Amino acid sequence: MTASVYKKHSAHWGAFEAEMKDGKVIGVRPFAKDEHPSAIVESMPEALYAESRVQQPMVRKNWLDGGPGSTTERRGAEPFVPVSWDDALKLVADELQRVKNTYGNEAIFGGSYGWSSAGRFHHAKTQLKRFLNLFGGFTDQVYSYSNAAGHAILPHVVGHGGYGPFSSWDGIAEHGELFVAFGGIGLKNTQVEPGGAGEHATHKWLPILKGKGIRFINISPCIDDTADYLDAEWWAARPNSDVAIMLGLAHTLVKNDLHDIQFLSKYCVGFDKFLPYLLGKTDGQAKTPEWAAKLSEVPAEDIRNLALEMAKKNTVIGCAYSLQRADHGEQTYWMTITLSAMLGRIGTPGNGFGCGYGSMNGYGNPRLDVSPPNMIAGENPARSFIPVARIADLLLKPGEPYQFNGMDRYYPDTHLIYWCGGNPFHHHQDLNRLVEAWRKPDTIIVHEPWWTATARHADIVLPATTTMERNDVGASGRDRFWMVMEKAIEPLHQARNDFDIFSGLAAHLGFRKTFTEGRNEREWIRHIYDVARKQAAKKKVELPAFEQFWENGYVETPEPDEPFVMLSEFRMDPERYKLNTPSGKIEIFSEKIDSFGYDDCPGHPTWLEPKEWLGSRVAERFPLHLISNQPRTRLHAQMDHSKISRESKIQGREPVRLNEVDARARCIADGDVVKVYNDRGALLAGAVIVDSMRPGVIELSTGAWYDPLEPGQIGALDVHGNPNVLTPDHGTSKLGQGPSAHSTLVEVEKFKGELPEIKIFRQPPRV
Ligand SMILES: Nc1nc2c(c(=O)[nH]1)N[C@H]1C(S)=C(S)[C@@H](COP(=O)(O)OP(=O)(O)OC[C@H]3O[C@@H](n4cnc5c(=O)[nH]c(N)nc54)[C@H](O)[C@@H]3O)O[C@H]1N2
Ligand SMILES: Nc1nc2c(c(=O)[nH]1)N[C@H]1C(S)=C(S)[C@@H](COP(=O)(O)OP(=O)(O)OC[C@H]3O[C@@H](n4cnc5c(=O)[nH]c(N)nc54)[C@H](O)[C@@H]3O)O[C@H]1N2
Ligand SMILES: [Mo]
Repeated sequence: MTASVYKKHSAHWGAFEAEMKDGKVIGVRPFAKDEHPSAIVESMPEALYAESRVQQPMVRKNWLDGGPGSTTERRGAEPFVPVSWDDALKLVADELQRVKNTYGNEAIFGGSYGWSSAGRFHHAKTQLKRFLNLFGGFTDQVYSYSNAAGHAILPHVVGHGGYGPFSSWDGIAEHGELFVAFGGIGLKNTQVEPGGAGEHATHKWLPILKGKGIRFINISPCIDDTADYLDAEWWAARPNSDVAIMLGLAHTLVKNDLHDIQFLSKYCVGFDKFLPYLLGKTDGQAKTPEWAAKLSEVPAEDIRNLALEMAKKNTVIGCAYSLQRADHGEQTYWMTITLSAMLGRIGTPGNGFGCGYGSMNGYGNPRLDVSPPNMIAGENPARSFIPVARIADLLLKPGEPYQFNGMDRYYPDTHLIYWCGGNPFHHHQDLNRLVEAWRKPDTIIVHEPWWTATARHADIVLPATTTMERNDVGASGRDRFWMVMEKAIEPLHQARNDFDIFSGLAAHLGFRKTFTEGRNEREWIRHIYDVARKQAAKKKVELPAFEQFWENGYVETPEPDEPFVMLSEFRMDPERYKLNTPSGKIEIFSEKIDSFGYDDCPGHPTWLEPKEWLGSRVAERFPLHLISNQPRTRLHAQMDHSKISRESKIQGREPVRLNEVDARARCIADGDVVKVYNDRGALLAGAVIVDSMRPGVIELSTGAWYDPLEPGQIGALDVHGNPNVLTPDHGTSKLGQGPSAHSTLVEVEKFKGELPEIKIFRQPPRV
């Protein structure tokens, strides 16, 4: 018997070592310094060898026979034809050249949103963008699905610092008394971090905060959006009513003279314009706790008491990303900051706000300000872009005008889509609309390790390596560890690294040298490490030379001596440390946003009723609010076909959690397969009956691979449970144009037909 050897590696859900026997990965063990590892790593060995690996370059049959644009309505339905790498690279290079020559670079969509893998050199999307930039440019995506409304609003209100870093946990532990968490502080979410995680910092710090006696309020439809041990008071508010609750809190502060007028005049602009709205002088409706109670179904007394408590105690107000992935999501962050400003203690320890504590692992993690190694994509000469979540609009409305953050823009005419490291048939809203939009371009090229729904809906699929088949460095701007990622095995089947694929294409197109800069994998990893090491040295952080790093397996940047307190410098000297906003101060009223004249994002934070929520007319037909939050058992759609995620399925379907009241009313028993539907689509899921959900709200996490009963058909039943067949595809507002997935209403019934097979984890049909 040969003994196991271990290869150091890292993933979005944590650093680990791959256990190797006879040249195969047979298991994993978490990085020794991570005291709270995520179970998701256990899914990796099985995923590596999964049946659904793309084994060789594949081309959709009619595209190969008939050329670009052939029977595009058959995408997702037609068989694939295997081709050699040489042929595949030539087909792709020729098609890129044809589209560029005929329609210009703008016609190439390469935004390619997606998380790909943790390694920074082989970061798939960055490799694609670097390649397309050198090819003359492409149409890109700006902002992120995670935080698009936030990206739009925060610079107007607090400058770019609004993205964090937010005050670190150590200072909150020392000085905090109350933590009001809108959307909770979900430990399911803090498993992950882009670039990987050497330690799970939120898991480490929350028990410490609790130990210090901090009181938590969890405002969320799911009780388990905060850990049990925090003993949080649960406010099971109606989803999307958060701005109303915050206004009710703000109103109470004003009525009791508890708002800090000095802070508001010294550090903010526009409170005078917001106040008449709060008091109902502009619209005849005072934003009293009673008013907020009607909208949120949280008792007015609770809102009033909490406002009084917040005024007395050191209070952090947290707002999860999820609140802004909803209709008018911009308002949730804006009102969070306004409420915190009214308390007057922004910039002091144990106070302030954070837009994302609990949304990713690293927020609040005490660490030095050093930039991690990173691959740079360079400049896009075409300068063409869309707001990240407007992909279906781009395809369906070429030439049409739209508004975006004060800009008059139009959608270019797309002839080619190139996706590398993302999964729009996982992440985009209203998948039936995407199926239709996806028929528009002449050609769709995808690099993927696995036969995801996106790969299946492509014309040319190139098999990419997975992370353990190559060397890399993993690092995140919110983690103290930079991790060595060693190649564990040779690429399986005919898989190639994205970098090698683009190097091959660049050779066809005449710019290989500029693309590779003459470096191979090892030289690139060393290069990006050295650049980051030099930058760290400028900040007086000495890190080991590359060889030593590689030998050691990781570097650990030291913990800072002092807690970080967000906006403390601004508080100390608001002239010298002006914010990056037009006034240099926190903008409770924004002249700039007001000047855009948007009805869906006026000049100060405002309660704007979502199109779909429990308070709207749509609820008469679809009475359940669907929360399609992030999954506990995987990252988005990654690892859905492997151990931890598979074990959570009910009769092979994605679990949907619903309250026993809602289940009983529909004669649904635990373990039943149910149909979840609305006017946009229908899917099958497995019922899990709980008392941890607010009645009237169901939870179906994202990430089950879209598995339509009739592939390629608009409106087909998804037999596996991807909630995006149900979510609406419209912008949060003209400001952010972000995704509005968390504003969805549905109905659920027991599924009575014959249960269709799950086919999505197998190889697709081929000739
Ligand atoms: N309804 C609803 N929808 C949502 C959300 C929600 O809350 N509700 N959340 C949204 C959010 S916040 C996000 S960030 C998105 C996430 O959406 P995505 O980031 O698109 O989701 P992933 O499943 O992580 O997709 C990454 C893909 O990259 C592939 N990949 C991994 N490594 C490599 C590699 O080295 N090379 C190549 N070529 N491919 C690789 C993986 O196999 C996977 O298919 O989803 C969004 N969608
Ligand atoms: N395990 C795991 N962790 C992840 C990810 C993953 O796929 N898997 N994805 C990562 C990514 S890319 C991102 S962007 C972050 C996202 O981080 P978040 O956006 O914070 O994550 P969600 O899980 O969508 O939502 C968190 C909670 O908000 C609550 N919520 C939803 N709508 C409302 C509302 O209207 N009001 C209130 N008060 N609460 C509401 C839900 O109960 C939900 O569980 O998560 C990251 N973490
Ligand atoms: Mo995200």
